[in-house]
Amino acid sequence: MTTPTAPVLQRTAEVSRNTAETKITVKLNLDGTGKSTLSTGIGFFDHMLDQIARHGLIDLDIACEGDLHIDGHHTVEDVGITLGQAVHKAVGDKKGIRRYGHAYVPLDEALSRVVIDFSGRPGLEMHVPFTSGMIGSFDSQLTYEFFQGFANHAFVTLHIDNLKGVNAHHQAETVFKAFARALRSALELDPRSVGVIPSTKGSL
Ligand SMILES: [Mn+2]
Repeated sequence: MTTPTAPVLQRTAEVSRNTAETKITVKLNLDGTGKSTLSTGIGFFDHMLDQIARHGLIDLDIACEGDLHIDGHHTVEDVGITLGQAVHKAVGDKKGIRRYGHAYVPLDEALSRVVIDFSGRPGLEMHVPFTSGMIGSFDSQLTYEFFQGFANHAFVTLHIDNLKGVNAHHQAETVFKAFARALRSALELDPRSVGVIPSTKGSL
């Protein structure tokens, strides 16, 4: 006699986006284990995307060939857009998800808070006073462009606040880790709400 096992939910998506500025493929599994293959050409950005996979428990493959001979702007913004499109596709009709997620994450002196709502309405409120322009070859200003692209295409409301921080690497890392944790909570299936779309409107 075999023991029946519950079907394993696999919310997956693959999105390719090609423009004159960037060529990107994102593959993800929202119900993964956190393994990733990342190649954007910007080392620190790969390090941040790895945080999303690891702490979001999302399997994430991102390959990007961008116009880095100009700067990192198109690469970072367009990866945010494509990741947002992939999450939107993988999450489907949002039945049974918790919808809201939030997390505080510290790293030594730095502390950030991220709150996310799979509202269907794109919005970003971000307050991160970076103490340095560049973090390795990553321009810290592009953090905003990444999350703007993500929010617009995942159709989420996103509030990001760095509450404390001296080291810019720490500031960025706490933002990306808190984002990952908030994302994971919001996308988690609520056993008390199986098959229900978490909105009084009946759709999100
Ligand atoms: Mn680090």
